[in-house]
This record gives sequence, structure tokens and C-alpha cells, in this order.
Amino acid sequence: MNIQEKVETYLGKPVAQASDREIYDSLLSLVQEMAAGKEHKDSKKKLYYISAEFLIGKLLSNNMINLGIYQEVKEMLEKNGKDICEIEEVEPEPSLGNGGLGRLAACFLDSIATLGLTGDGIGLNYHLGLFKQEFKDHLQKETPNPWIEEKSWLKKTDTVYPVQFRGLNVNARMYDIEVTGYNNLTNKLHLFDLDSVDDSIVEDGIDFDKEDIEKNLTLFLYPDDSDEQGRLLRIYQQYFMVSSGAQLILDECVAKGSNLYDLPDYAVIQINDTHPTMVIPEMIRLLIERGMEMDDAIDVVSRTCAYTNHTILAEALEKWPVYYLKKVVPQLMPIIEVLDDKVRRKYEDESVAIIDRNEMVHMAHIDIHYGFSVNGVAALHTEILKNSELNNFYRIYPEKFNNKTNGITFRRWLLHCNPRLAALLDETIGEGYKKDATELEKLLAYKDDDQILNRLLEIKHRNKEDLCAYLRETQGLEISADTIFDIQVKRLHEYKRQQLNALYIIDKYLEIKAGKIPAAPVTAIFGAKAAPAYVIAKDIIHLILCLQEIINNDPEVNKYLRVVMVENYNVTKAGKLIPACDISEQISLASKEASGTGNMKFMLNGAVTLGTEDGANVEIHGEVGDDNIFVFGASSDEVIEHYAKADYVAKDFYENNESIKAAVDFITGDEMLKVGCEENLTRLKNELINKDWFMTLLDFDSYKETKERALAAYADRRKWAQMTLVNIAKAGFFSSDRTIEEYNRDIWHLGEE
Ligand code: 26Q
Repeated sequence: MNIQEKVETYLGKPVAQASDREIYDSLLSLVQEMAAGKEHKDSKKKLYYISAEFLIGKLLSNNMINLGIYQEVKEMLEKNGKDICEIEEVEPEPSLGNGGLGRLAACFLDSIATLGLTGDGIGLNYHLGLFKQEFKDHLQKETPNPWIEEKSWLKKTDTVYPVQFRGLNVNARMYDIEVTGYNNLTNKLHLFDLDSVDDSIVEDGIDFDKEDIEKNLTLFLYPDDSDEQGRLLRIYQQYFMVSSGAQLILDECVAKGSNLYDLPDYAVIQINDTHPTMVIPEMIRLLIERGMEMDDAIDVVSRTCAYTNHTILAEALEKWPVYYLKKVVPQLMPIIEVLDDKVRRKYEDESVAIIDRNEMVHMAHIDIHYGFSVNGVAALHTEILKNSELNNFYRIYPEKFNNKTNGITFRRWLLHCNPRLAALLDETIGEGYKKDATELEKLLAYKDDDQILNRLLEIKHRNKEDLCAYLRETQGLEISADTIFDIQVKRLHEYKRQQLNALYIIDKYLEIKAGKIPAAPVTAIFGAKAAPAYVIAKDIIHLILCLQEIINNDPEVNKYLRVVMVENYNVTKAGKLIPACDISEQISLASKEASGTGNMKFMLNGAVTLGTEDGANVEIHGEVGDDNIFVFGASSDEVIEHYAKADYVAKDFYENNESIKAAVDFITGDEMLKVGCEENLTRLKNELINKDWFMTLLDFDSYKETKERALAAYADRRKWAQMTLVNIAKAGFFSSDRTIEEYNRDIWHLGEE
């Protein structure tokens, strides 16, 4: 049967007569059947990647690429007058993650399957995922994102595990999503859910009764945790995930013949940040329940669990009050107390204790003491963990610490999102790079080939035109592909410094108003969601939306400068924005961004980075060399020193630097107050002058000077194309296939039995 016949068997009618929805539904069934036919047979040892987030994005096209039928389906649809892009539109995007950490987990699942490793994901089936962002009156509004339809990738299973909370027993039901490998076998993502959860309890926006656990447990990803009920719900979610996950792991290992004392030969659990940390005490509890002595259980679990750290921001390191845990999962507290006691006996150092003097449980400390591996996610990040943030632990366990620089799957972030570039690569360097990303370096041979350089420029231009059309259709925005596309898309956070980019835009606006005309027109594009309770982050969104309104409607300025804030930035939108980017903004305060992965996606798609020496930018810089990146700002050492000495005073910069003062004052100037909200803008301005915890003003001059150089460099089209080419050619290191090979080589040791 050819592909059309197969699709028509599901459809029950000719493709040409079917609606997009019908075609989507039948392709979904076809893909599921093909994926199920390639299911991995468990080897003795299996990886369990446990994570509160899996930001998988839409799956149809990706699965078709991995199964090797994408091209065929696309052409078959064309022949029948259908457009694959329209079919893709039908699929709702699951938003089971916040940002980088969740998307990394999804890239890892793709690479694990692609490399043929036995490894499944374990997480939660949030019905409404992360909120959907809408803009109203230049402010972010949150609404639910229902993504589970009648027909979906989720397969309901009969696997059910009891989970016990204080005063409440529930049953966790497992749902599975097939994870296809590129030309390889299929693994699984197991998502646990509760049958009684009720989507209809959601009221206005994303409000709901936070105390009705049976109805709300898996409704949303990280509900607003600005209040105690929200934080308690987070503990309910975490325990629900780890308890059912641990039961699944034990069942599978026993079924394969484990006597549980040899668990580390059957399972390795990778704990994705501290959100699943309770799996350690829970697993110990379950082993004791099955008859093991406490000390043996602790030993077995410690040799099974490995921990990945994704942040050095102190406020993001999870600490939970003892009384919260007693309130929700009292059965874990005696175990955590034993774990703490052992640590305290062994090391007389308060800073490495698990339960501190304020009765707070430090989740990361559990992972480090009772796991066998601790890894950071980029070289600089791991060094900072070792030398400062976790130095007291590093001195105890130097052998546990290792680096695994993040990566991205090239299937989604090149083959699917940038087919034009992929086709050019196929033609020039062959298709080997799809399995071995380092083969991209072969492109360097074309660095002086005018024809190839022109093709690269042409591809970028066409991708920019596609983005223009998309933004016109979706947001009614008019921008031109003949301007420089300067893009910053990522979660809104002060350390990521969208406000620095915004201050530059204000500065540029003021210059243009004063008659200083820029050499090349620029379109500054942002996309970012702010946590619902993060006030200053929402104020920064407000600032950007007001700038968009003022600047785009000013005929004196909009010839040279436009601002775009993309609504509801998500994986799908990333796939449209990244291939259209000229300048990739990676401007976090040095030392604060653990790695970044957007930076890698932009590089792979031929954008040139404008960035600080932070996270994986450092390694990007190392790969492309000084001539193919624009680096600015204080170094991480300088920043760390400023914090240690507490000697950074934002106000000094405001008072002594005219451009900074003018830009900051503009935030509450007449033009802004005409369109914006005084309360929000004043709060933001005061924050910048009086606090500026992430040193925006410190780096302003350096940012401005370097950005001007980047914009000027764009004018030499040939040279710019060469920079683009080098970035693509050197992106191979950032394939998640490489990252996963390293995890397996150093931590998991799968397939070595
Ligand atoms: C913690 C406590 C209470 C409520 C929420 C949280 C919470 C939720 C999500 C803390 C952290 C996250 C997500 C973190 C994250 O996405 N980190 C990013 O991970 C990427 C993958 O390693 C890195 O590339 C980024 O640098 C890092 O910021």
C-alpha cells in the first residue's frame, strides 16, 4: 500500500475530499501505529528521565520526519491540493513546560530514541499546561491552554498506582506518548494523571480552587506559587509524580528479574532539577515497605539516582518548610530526617545539611548527598557550581561533579523548521550531518564560494518573508524583510535582561528623533511569557508593548526602527522565528544563565550571536572564534566580585551617564504615559535606578557599542554570509545527540551489560 492508500484507509474517503482536521486525525493514527510497531524491547538496564516538564511541542511533523515519511506525505498532500502547513495548524500545542528545562527534556527524549538507548520519560499530564498569553491594554493576560482533544498522542493505559497523601488516597493513571527516534526505535513518555481532575473548575483566567486536590492536581503546570496554597499544590504534584514513577520503576525492574538489591543494574534515574527530588526518599520508603533495611535501601537508591542542576539563582533552588511536607506527605519526613541525621553526623558543616535551622528542607542537598552524579549544563555553569555555589559539596564529593553541555535536536531545529537550509546542506555536504552533526563542518569548504554564500542570504531572506506574512496574519503587524531581524525570545526574567534590549531601543528612538539616522533599519523582535506572579517581569512586558505602540506608529521613526512583541511565544512560534533571525540576543548577566539552548538553535540556523560571556555562549564563542560573534559586557568573574563586595550602585550609572538617564527617564515620560500605565512604569523605573539586581546599567555602554558594530557588520553582505556559514558549520557540537552520548558514557552506562 502506498502512503495515500494508507491514509485513505483511516479516512474512509479520498484525501482530496477530506478536511484538514480529518487528514490530521488519520495521519495521527497512522503515525501512532507505525511508532508502536517500532517499540523498543527493554534491555536489562533502563534510563528513567524524570522531569516535571516535557515541552514536546507539536508532534505530527516531527514524528513523520523521524519515521521517514514526512517528504512522501507532504508530496502526497500537495498532489491532492492540500498543504502540510495547514494540517500542522490543526494540532494543538501541548505546553507541558515553562522554557529551557522542559524543552531540553524533550530534545533529550528525541536523542535517546535516536541513539537507540533504552530510556523513558516520566512526568505529569497537565490538562491545561502552562497558561496561554494574550495581550490586552499592553498587558499580559493569562488564559488556559487546553490541548487534550478527543484524538491525541496520549494513550490511556490500564496501569494505575495508589498514591497516598495525608488524609487523601488517590490513584495515579499512566498515559503514554510514543517517542520516535530518527530512523530508529520508539521509546515512551509516561505521563501520570488523576481520573477525577476536572477542567471545569477553572474560573476567570487561570483561577481555580487550589484546595480541591482531587479536582485540580494535574490541571496546570506550576500554578501561581505566590501564595501558600499554590506552593502546597506544587508539593502534591511533585509527590504524585515521583511516587507513581517510583512504583513503575520498581515494577519494571522486578519484572526483569531484579531482586531490588541489584536495582542499579536495572535502572538509572536522572533527576531533572530538584522538582522530582522526592523520588529519593520515596524510593527508599517503597524499598523498606518491600522488606529492605533502611541502610540498604539508602545505598541502593544512592547508586541509582543522578541529579542535573539547571540554575545558580539562589531563589530558584527549591527549599520547602518541614511543616509543608508534614502537611502533605508525612510518610516522607521520618526518612528525610534520617538522611539529614546521617549527613550531620558525618560532616560538621551546617551549609551541607538537608534540614536547616529554620526547618527548611534543601532539595538539592538531598540529591547531592544521595545521588551518584551531579552535573551542570554548560562548562562555565559547572565551574561556578564547583568553585562557588556548591563548593562545600564539591570539596566532599569531587568525583560526583561533571559537566554535560546542553544540546538541541537537529531534527526539529533544523530539518523541520528550516527545510530550505536543510536542502542546501543536503546538496553541498550530503546527508551525513543528520546522524553525525559534526559533519556540518564540511560546510567550511564553501566559505569563499560566492554562489553558496548568496544562497544562504537568499534562504534567510525567504525565511524572513515567511515570518512577515505570519506576523501579519496572526497579529496584524507590518514589518519588512529588508530590515535586520534582531530577536530575543525566551522566558521573561530580569537576569535575561530584556530590559537592557528595551533601553537600547529607547536610546535609538531618541537618537532618531534627534535627527541621527541609523545606517540600516532594524526590527527588534521579542517573545516572552512572564510568570503570573512576577510583577517586574510583567512590567517589562508592558514597557515593550508600549514601545511597540509608540515606535511603530511614529512615521519619523518607523522607517528605521520597529518593535514586535510576539504573543504567546511557544515551541511552534520558535520554529517560525528562529530560521528568520539575523542577530540572536543572548544578553543575560554573565554567571546567571546556566546554559541557554535558544542560543544554539539560532546559531544552527545561521544567526550571529550578540551576547555576554555566559552559559553556553562561552562555548559558542569558542567554536566560532572572535570574528563570528559579538561579545560584550562584564565577565562572570567581575559580576561575582560585584556581588561579593556589594559595590554595584545602579544610581551612579543613572546619574553619571546621560544616555542611560535619558532612556530610563523616558520610561515615565509623556509619550509613555499616554499609552501605558503609570503605576507599572514607575515601579519599573524605580527598580532600575534603585536596585537593578542584574546590573543592566553596568553593561549598557558596552552593549550599545557592540550592537552598533553588529548592525554595521550586517551591511557587508558577503562577510555577513560568511559569519552565518561559520555559525552553521560549527553548530555540530550543540547537537543533543552529542550531549546524550556523554550522559550515557559518563553516567548512565546503558547497553554495557
Ligand atoms: C521552582 C520553585 C518553585 C516554582 C517554580 C520553580 C521552577 C520552575 C521552573 C524553577 C525553575 C524552572 C525552570 C528552569 C529552567 O528552565 N532553567 C533553564 O534550563 C535550561 C536547560 O538546562 C538552561 O539552558 C537555562 O539556562 C536555564 O535557565
